[in-house]
Amino acid sequence: AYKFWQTQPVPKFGEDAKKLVEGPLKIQTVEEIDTNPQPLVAGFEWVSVDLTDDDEMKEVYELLNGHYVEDDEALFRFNYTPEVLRWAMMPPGWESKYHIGVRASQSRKLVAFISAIPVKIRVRSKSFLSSEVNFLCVHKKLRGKRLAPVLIKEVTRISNLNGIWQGLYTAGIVLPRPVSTCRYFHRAINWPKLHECGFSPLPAGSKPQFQIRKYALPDATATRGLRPMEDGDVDAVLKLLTRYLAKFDIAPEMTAEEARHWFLPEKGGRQCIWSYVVEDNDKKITDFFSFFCVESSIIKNNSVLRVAYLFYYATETGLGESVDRAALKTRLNALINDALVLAKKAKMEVFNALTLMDNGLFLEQQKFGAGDGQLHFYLFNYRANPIRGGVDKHNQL
Ligand code: YNC
Ligand code: MG
Repeated sequence: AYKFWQTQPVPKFGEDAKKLVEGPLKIQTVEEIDTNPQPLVAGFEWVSVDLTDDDEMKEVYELLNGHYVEDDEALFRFNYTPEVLRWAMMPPGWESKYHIGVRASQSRKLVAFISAIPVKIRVRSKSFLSSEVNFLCVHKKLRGKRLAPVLIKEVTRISNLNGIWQGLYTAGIVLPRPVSTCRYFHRAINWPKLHECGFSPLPAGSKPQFQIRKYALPDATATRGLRPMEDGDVDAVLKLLTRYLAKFDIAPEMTAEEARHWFLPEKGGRQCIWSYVVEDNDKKITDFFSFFCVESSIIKNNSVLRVAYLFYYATETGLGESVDRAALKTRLNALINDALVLAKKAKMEVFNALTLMDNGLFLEQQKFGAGDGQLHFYLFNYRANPIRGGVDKHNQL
């Protein structure tokens, strides 16, 4: 098992039972790294995809739309639109050499893809640069031919040539070896649609109108001082978020430029990120939350589901030496309820959140239900003690 992964600098299952010093597993220098990619099987070639070119963006969109991640029952498949792909793959520091494609030499068809973006991450007290790898995808007709390891080695090679030795990635499947594991929770917004497409079963003994009533939301938000985040809020939001994230064992370290990219919609483009702040009477930003939208295709009838994903949030209530957990719980429930109201206004049909950060304080009260999907978090070439699961622990991603 794990013929490929057992050759890679990742921890194996069963080893490192004791607390270990955290850090890189394998040290190399740029001089040791191949300056050329591994050859592909005959008939295929490497390309770097230019995502600033609308036609090339469309090719990536179409590959992913037809062949990217599906749920276990194959009811849904992610439909990452060009707007979302631009947001996800072109943050500050992006380079097209990290948008790696494989084309069929004759037809020029794009048949596989993998990408990375540079991120600085902190694990407990140590920070390091890493490549965050995403959108690994192989055309369904080329599955099971060991192309994925070749793509992974290529993104590693390019990272290494750039002096980046660590990786960060998530997957629904179990690989050696998760640093943390989360569960997806879902909060229905448009229950009839979710029921109709097979996402939300009718619970035994219930009736559709009971479900609709259960998930009803107020028309307006309730938090005083809540407003959309603006350009001028970036520094204050980043400062608040950095302080909030300090209590978690693993978190990104963002620059102001990155925070602007991740939290503010791009001008002129279709919006895929929504961010809000709470400003008190003294114009101080006391709270922040954000969510983004990734549609899912409903495979059986070619329609889409608008799915919101809770992104970062922070509140002054959760800061300080001795956090008042009851006050934090009250505040987060108020904020997330407003997030649900705003998501509904933005035409979201379901709102997803993972069991990480302080989400355990509101998931139940806000009527999220546990899904069957898990998300495993992985570090490449970095030995780290496990970051425990359990949503109400102060030790999550
Ligand atoms: C996966 N998702 O275990 P072993 S997530 C990593 N992540 O290797 P083949 C994966 N490895 O077990 P196929 C993986 N899925 O023999 C499979 N593998 O050691 C491993 N699906 O390769 C697998 N996208 O080519 C096995 O498999 C080997 O043809 C088998 O292709 C796999 O983006 C795949 O789920 C996933 O498109 C491409 O099934 C294909 O099946 C597909 O024979 C639908 O591969 C879409 C999908 C994955 C989404 C994602 C994160 C990817 C992270 C990759 C690892 C990055 C490491 C860090 C590198 C930078 C380091 C620096 C510096
Ligand atoms: Mg393959």
